[in-house]
Amino acid sequence: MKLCRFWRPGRGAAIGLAIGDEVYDLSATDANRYGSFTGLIHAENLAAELAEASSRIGSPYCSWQELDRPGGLDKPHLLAPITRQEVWAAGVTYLRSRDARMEESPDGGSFYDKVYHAARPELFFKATARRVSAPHEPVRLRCDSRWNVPEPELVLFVNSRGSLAGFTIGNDMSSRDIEGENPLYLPQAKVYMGCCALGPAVIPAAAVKDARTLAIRLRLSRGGTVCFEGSTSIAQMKRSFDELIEYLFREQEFPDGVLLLTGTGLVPPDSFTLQSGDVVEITVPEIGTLRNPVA
Ligand code: DO4
Ligand code: MG
Repeated sequence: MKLCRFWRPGRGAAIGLAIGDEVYDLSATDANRYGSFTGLIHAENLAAELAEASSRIGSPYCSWQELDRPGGLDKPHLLAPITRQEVWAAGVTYLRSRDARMEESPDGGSFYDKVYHAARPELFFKATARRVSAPHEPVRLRCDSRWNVPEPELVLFVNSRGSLAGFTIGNDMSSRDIEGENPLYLPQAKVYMGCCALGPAVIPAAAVKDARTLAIRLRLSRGGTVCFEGSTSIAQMKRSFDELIEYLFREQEFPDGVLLLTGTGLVPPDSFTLQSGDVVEITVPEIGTLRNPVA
């Protein structure tokens, strides 16, 4: 069972429960209980809440395939799984990310090695809902950058109490030349309109026995041909989810919960930069595929 947000033509945004290939309109089932995405994420036990919801649903609203495609206001389509939450990100949590960043820094970037080994993780503010692209919506490249890559990352959905409610998929778009020029440029390399994609669905944390066994795959296509493909396992991540959440919640409050990208373990070769028209696909089989064209 997965949770999603979707657009209902003529009726606006709704919360969907995806079971197999069918999507049920939870907002129509009980607007008080399931009308608020933030409210659901705050449930004491999201998996139990969804199991209870599944016993009350009527007939499906549509199939998953009908939602998981580019849409306009006149067609049902997926929305990003975010409303009022902030998006934060962890960095240099995989060896591959540390190595790539040291290589892109003209002075060797020894601080990346330091942060990889330090007790305190790298955490940075990434986006608000306005800067996030839904599945099939374009992600963007900065026009003042010549070297742009997607970063496929497992995303933690954390409620206001600091408990891990669920997982989704994220793309932490990054301008490597800007980041490499000076570490103080990180916010410009990372935060801009269309800098992040999220979706296609949220799976409850309790539904995943051991999240470290999850695999994440990245596929990049240009003109219909695959130009990069790679995969890694969440087990390669140096830090635990608890550790990242504990640091994120130090001296911070997230009344609506927060989405935390956990860092990338997949970096295309240094000769690769995204171009307009490319398609980015990030897959975690248990969650689905987050697919976005590049604007
Ligand atoms: O240190 C810069 C950003 C790191 C990052 O985004 C990652 O490792 O995923
Ligand atoms: Mg990243």
